[in-house]
Amino acid sequence: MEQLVYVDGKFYPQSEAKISVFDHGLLYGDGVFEGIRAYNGRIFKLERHMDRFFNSAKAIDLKIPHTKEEMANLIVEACRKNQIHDGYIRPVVTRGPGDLGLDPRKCKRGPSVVIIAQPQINLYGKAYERGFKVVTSSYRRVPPQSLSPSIKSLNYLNNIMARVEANQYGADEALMLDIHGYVSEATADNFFIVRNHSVTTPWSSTNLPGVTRETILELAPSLGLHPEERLFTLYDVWAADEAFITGTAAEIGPVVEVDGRQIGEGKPGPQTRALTKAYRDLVNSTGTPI
Ligand code: PXG
Repeated sequence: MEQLVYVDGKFYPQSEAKISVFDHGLLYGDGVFEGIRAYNGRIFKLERHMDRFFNSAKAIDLKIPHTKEEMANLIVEACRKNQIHDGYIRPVVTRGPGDLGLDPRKCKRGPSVVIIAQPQINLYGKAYERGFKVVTSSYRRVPPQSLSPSIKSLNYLNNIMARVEANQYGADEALMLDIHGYVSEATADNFFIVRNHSVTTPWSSTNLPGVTRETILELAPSLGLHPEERLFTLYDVWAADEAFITGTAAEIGPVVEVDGRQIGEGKPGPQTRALTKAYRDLVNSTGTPI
């Protein structure tokens, strides 16, 4: 059976789910999205994702034509219609169709709302067992003075440029620095280092405030790890005992090499593995029932 996709009030078979070529989401990247996972018949941290979704929309002065509760209910419905037990959910809201010209006032009809719910997502294939090889990108993460990287917007070119660079170097991911040269995040994931029982990630002002990131900071104390948010540099990465990336799609990806330097023992480290287990236990036992 074809997947059913929600578009502006109705569910359509995937092949018929369409929006206008005049949609400003396509023409100008004017819109926001979320990436959410379902595990074991429940949607993980749905309310937290709705908060971020609505905050992203507010930041670009886009009014989502639903309440948070309505949006959450539509997401649950999209999962039910597609019989999702474990899966990936992508709500997108754009400025909607309008004449050419980037002024949002041209989008007279109002926002387009799309929800895709599919049974899986696989971003990194085999990298998990051996660990991720990462290279530092020559592209700096867009600074908050230009466009807040905390907005999950449809403008991913900054990240895509870095991802293309990683591909060119045969790496699994790219590490991006902020405009001042401090570590920011990976292209679709937050970045952590572990050293002396501290688990450290940058402040979220230069990156996306990831739901997985937050979850790792919450879980750390139960494993005897001290959670920390602070600025750090590439030196701290190279000198770390362990490093990993976090994201809804990636979950926890152990990083074993950065810029040709081995991290720790050069294999997924014990704290990363303990956090991965704690994360798996949590995602499989909590969340909004479908
Ligand atoms: N940084 C960036 C730039 C992201 O896009 C994260 C960090 C991690 O955030 P969460 O809340 O997921 O822990 C993201 C998340 C995709 C995809 O389709 C991308 C993300 C999430 C899910 C799917 O590539 N990005």
